[in-house]
Amino acid sequence: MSADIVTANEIRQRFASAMSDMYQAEVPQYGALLTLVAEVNRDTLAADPALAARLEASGELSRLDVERHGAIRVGTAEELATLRRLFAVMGMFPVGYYDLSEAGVPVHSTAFRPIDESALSHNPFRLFTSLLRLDLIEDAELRDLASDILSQRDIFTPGVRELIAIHEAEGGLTDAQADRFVAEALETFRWHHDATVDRATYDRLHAAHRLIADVVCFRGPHINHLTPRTLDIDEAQRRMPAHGMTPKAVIEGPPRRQVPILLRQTSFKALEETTHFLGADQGAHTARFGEIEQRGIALTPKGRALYDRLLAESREATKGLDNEAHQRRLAEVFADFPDDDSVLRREGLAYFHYRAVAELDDGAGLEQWIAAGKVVADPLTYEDFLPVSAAGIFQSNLGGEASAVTQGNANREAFELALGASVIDELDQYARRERASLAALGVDA
Ligand code: OOG
Ligand code: NI
Repeated sequence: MSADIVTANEIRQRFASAMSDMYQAEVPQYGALLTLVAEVNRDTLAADPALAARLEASGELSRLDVERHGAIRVGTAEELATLRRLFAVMGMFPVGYYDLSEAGVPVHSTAFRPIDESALSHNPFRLFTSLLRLDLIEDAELRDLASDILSQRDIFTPGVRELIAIHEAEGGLTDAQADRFVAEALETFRWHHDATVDRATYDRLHAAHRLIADVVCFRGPHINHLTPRTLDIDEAQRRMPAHGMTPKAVIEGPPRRQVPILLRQTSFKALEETTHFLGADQGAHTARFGEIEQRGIALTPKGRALYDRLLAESREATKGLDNEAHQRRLAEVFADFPDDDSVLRREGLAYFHYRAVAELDDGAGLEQWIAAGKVVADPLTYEDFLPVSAAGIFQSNLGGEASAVTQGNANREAFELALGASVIDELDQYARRERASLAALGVDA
């Protein structure tokens, strides 16, 4: 490797920043969303110095301002497999398998993201990436039409393909190559006002499912949202109207907690954008929207099972309620979920990162060190997504229309075959990081 090789972290940082600039130019409301989240975060930190101190000590504060996730949707195995190689250049790997067919959305997904502690704290940029499942379209003729259209496009520039190959052969990119890579990669995710099909074809695909039209009828997988991380999503939801945004009806995910868990999300509805079809017809396409997230502690399999059970239990109880009533009911149902760090830790419901803040005496053990204030257990932040929430986000943007799509059959093998690799198990990653922090203190777990 030559001396001026740029790290994957640095390339990801440049790419995330370029993507954010591009999306801000494409969707001005995204700029308003960033302003709103920055304001809420500033006010939250000012009102809660203990939170500010904890985030600072655990290395979370520095990443907060650059933290984003985005989402894209692709149509073919070749597209997905090439994305995997493209994201590897930036130290982003496929973590988790999400089956959205359960919710009537004909895709399955993974999240490309960094996995190591230091990479996450450098810049945790992640992309929720969905692959269209043509196998779930019931109409065979329509299925063939869609795959025919998809086979005619190349969503990657020749330049990015060349730089991916250089990265694979050389193990890295030089500074100038990294800049070129970022510029070329960005082209894949750009919005195109022009559809690649005529109006009638668009309408047919749209009638089967709006998402099919979104994936099939354009030159590439336009980034459909970029999501900043807030420290207080309830406050962000309250302030959205004053910033010119209409929030979706309810915040997805768990209720507000003393110790935030997993992920809470809200969004504003997708914009109707003028689209030019082949043959000069004009119409509108709705794809791109805005979203805000609040991240909490990662749950162990035991904690996650409890979360899934309570969420399922709350489903009937919260049906049709407005956000305020929904959150109240949800909080009642979640009263059964412990809301105290030390209980979450001792009951093995959540993952922590342990660090020594004083000299550790031999003889005492972890619990004594924690009780004596010599070891601090910081919550490990949840870095992933939630399928039920993702379905809620998809649906609030797709409208609730009935669709000609088969529901509920996960096919992880087919996804991994298309990806050309296995997806990484997200729970293993939290467990590994927790164990490594214990091993650094000389505790085996
Ligand atoms: C992805 C929706 C899921 C999230 O944050 O859960 C998502 C999409 O609409 O393509 O972004
Ligand atoms: Ni999202």
